Amino acid sequence: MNEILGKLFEAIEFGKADKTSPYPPALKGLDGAKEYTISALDAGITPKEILEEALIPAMGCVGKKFSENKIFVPQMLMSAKAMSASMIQLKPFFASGELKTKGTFIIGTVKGDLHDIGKNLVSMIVEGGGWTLVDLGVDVSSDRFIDAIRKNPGAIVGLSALLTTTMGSMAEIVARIKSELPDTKVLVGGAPVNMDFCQTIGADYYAPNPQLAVDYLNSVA
Ligand code: B1M
Repeated sequence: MNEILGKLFEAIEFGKADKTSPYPPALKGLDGAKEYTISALDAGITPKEILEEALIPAMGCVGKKFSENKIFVPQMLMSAKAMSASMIQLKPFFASGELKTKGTFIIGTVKGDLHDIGKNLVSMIVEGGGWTLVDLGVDVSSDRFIDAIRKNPGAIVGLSALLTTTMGSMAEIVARIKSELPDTKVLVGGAPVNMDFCQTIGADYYAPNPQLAVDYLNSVA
């Protein structure tokens, strides 16, 4: 791998956003994702190469370590912050159409449920995996999911639920999506959900963690 892209990969993997960031202590005072992205662009590396050879694989590595319990929520948040610092530099290339994402992923925590920590982790890994993210937040009704799908044709939808009492809400939202927009793929997740429940309610896939969520999206993209 190109040396600058290798450093950028490392900055994302270990959560070093920019030079001023004190985290992680071992990289204090050194350049971070922001500076390495600028250096890569200055060196003539294309935004596509930056995305595909450094950012996406680095977030993939972070997601894999998280699913294997080798890192935990705080490290994942720092990596996502580093990824964002890099993405800000690439934003103009997305805006100009030079860079395209793999597709759109609409995510929300279902109606009645306010838990968003897991949903946000999934969002970060999916966005880091090269997808456009539409985050509807928490307590999201079927109307809002349907509206978002109509505004983003072809998008894949992700529902998160953390309460046994909101699993019914998840079932209702899936049923409505499948009845009104049957071609829409629906991914479900959250602590009380499992593959049996996913199949019972007619969703397409259950992902127990963010990495398996992005693996599923990539498999159907
Ligand atoms: Co709540 N809460 N909570 N809570 N809370 C739980 C979930 C609970 C298990 C605690 C307990 O009793 N032991 C319990 C649910 C019991 C049940 O239903 N069986 C519970 C309860 C009862 C409640 C209230 C009803 C409490 C009350 O008011 N009486 C209330 C409900 C409010 C509401 O939603 N309407 C409530 C409120 C809250 C807080 C607001 C205080 C806070 C949420 C803050 C926030 O999210 N911004 C909170 C918290 C923090 C928790 C615990 C402690 C932690 C949840 C969490 O963030 N885990 C939780 C107990 C516990 O888990 N130890 C608890 C970390 C997170 C990374 O994991 O969300 O599972 P998780 O996400 C994972 C995977 O599930 C997966 O990826 C993530 C990373 O691996 N995943 C997906 C998640 N979504 C996915 C979507 C996908 C794919 C994968 O695709 C779309």
